Amino acid sequence: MKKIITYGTFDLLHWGHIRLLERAKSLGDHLTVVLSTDEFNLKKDKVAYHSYEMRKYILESIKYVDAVIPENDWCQKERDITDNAIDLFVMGDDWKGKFDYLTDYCEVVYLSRTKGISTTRIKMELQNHA
Ligand code: C2G
Repeated sequence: MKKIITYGTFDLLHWGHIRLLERAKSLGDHLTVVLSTDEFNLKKDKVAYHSYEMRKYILESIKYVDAVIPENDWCQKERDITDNAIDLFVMGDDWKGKFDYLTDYCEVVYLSRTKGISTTRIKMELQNHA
């Protein structure tokens, strides 16, 4: 069984997130999403609209997702990969190059980021139309 892992906040879930998850899952048999906790989001200068629990609930309902575990800090990826016997690490290419060091542990693939949609854009456009 080929195991895939990916990371993110996945707030205000949109089709860019879904396309990432769909393509990541298509590369193997099992997809683990490591979901940024509310506390870790603060370290990423992000404040998610939905809580960790609700973002986890939403992700677990997606057919491409097999497991959701918490992301608490930047330096847990190596441990996540070894603890979960991961074969492939996948991220959007806005992160291209940032996680190449993980090639010591598993394959690393960056998938093209979906243009024209982002959580930030959704928030801004809703604010402008309020
Ligand atoms: N994404 C995408 N297309 C978009 C928006 C997001 O492909 N239009 C991808 C991102 O590249 C990322 C994933 O969806 O791979 C999740 O995006 P975010 O929730 O914004 O995650 P991020 O804050 O980048 O967290 O340790 C890594 C971090 O936790 C990554």
